Amino acid sequence: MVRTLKDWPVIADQIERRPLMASAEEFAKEYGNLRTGRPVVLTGVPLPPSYTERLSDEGLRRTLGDVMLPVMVAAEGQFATGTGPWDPKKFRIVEMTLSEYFDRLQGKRPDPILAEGERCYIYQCPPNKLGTLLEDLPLSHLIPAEANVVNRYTWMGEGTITVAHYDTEENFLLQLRGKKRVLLFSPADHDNLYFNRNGTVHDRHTRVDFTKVDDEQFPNFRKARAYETVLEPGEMLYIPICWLHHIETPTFGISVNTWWMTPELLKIHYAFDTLCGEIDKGVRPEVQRMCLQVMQDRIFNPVNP
Ligand SMILES: O=C(O)CCC(=O)C(=O)O
Repeated sequence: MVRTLKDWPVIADQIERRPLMASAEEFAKEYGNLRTGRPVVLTGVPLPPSYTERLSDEGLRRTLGDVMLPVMVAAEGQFATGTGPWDPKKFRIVEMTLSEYFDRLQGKRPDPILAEGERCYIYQCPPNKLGTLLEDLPLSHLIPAEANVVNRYTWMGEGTITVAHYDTEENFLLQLRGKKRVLLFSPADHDNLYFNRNGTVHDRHTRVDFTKVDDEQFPNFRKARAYETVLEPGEMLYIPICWLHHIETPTFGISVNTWWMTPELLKIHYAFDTLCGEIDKGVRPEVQRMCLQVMQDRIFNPVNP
């Protein structure tokens, strides 16, 4: 049985909700910017009318039932994400047809592939694996024209938790079917979130298991402020770069996310990668410290704010 966070120990604020705005400029002014930006749920995203039928169980079985898809399997339905190396003891990818996947959701035993307690998730699925299913879904008009779209993925599952992690891109998560519960934490809470070290397995993930918080090991975690929402079809969550997200899909749901980078963010990435690359080469600790101090100073005391 997948454990969700109904007993979340802190009172979470609700993420602001706004009707979809008309232009990328309007979005960037209040939300999608590195200075005063913040998460927001945008409501009323127009979905093609045929989606209800197309994304129904019958519609999906009819059009994609025989298509082989990569499906991630995880114990207790807790899935990791990110580009870092995965722990092979906890996660594996299995190929199965979409029809086999749907049959499997009913949890009939014995199952030749899934052990007791394991769940599967059509996870970070590239659009080309799904044929023409979502080809008429335009990129959001809120992504600035000069931005670089890094990736777009589909997520289809039931009884899954995507464990808390942050990404190093801007993100729109659009719900197409079912509901998704999301908790976000600001990067300002970094010190309360106990991340794995950069470059290690599952870096960008917190070490705190949200379903059973160990207060002794992670004493500051309860100080972190959570922001919550439940996404419904036609709602799109803006997850700003570096915001930690924990995502629950209790009943069957489908969503699509788009990661993008503004030219300003690309420059910051480049500077950061260069610095980390030098540090990884084993630069003397005092040089590392100076680099970090200069960077910190530039961040907190900018010359031209
Ligand atoms: O929907 C999910 O389960 C995960 C989505 C996610 O982690 C993302 O869009 O970055």
